Amino acid sequence: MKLLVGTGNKGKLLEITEKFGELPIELKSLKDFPEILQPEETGRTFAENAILKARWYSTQTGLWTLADDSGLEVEALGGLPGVISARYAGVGAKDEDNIRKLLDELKNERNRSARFVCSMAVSDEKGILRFLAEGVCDGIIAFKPRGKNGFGYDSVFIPKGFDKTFGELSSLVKQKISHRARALQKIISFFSDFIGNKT
Ligand code: ITT
Repeated sequence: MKLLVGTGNKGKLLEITEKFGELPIELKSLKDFPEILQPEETGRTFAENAILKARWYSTQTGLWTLADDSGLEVEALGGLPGVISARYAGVGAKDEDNIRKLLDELKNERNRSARFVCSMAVSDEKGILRFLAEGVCDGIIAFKPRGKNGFGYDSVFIPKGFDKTFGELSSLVKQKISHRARALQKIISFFSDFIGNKT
């Protein structure tokens, strides 16, 4: 079967495609559809946005689609940046801009507790939601960016049980414990069962 990974974020695409390695599924990306339009992310929750994106891309392409909506929730900021993580410092903001804004907002705040959340939705070729999964990764926000691995807020996020940021830890660690890895585990078992039932 074919599955479109409906994300314009290269970091997410890489993490998702690595995990799908063992399954007999041909992955497509938005690069295969250069004319495709991106949806407006109007949902109030990660789940709402993941569903909206999966259905949007599947109805445009006629393909089963997996979409990811994710972000960082910081306790001392009342859960911000949350669903606006990608545009925290404004529309078109770069990762560095968002990180700078986050560190400015937190200043010397001692409560650095935070979590990454990832919602993933699977839509069939008709735009019908077939599966929804969530993964969470708890941690704290560092005082300064450290490390170059990953993307987004990885250089300021120290996962629970570690003293390094995702920017410093190897991608192997992130692929085991991240919010996305946890949501993907559920997605992969959904597809294993689905394919198993068809054969
Ligand atoms: P698509 O909607 O096309 O998938 P996007 O980057 O706009 O791409 P989101 O709206 O879900 O995706 O925003 C997610 C943002 O949350 C992302 O841009 C990062 O800033 C942050 N984020 C999510 N997962 C992350 C991770 O694993 N590491 C670091 N930052 C992450």
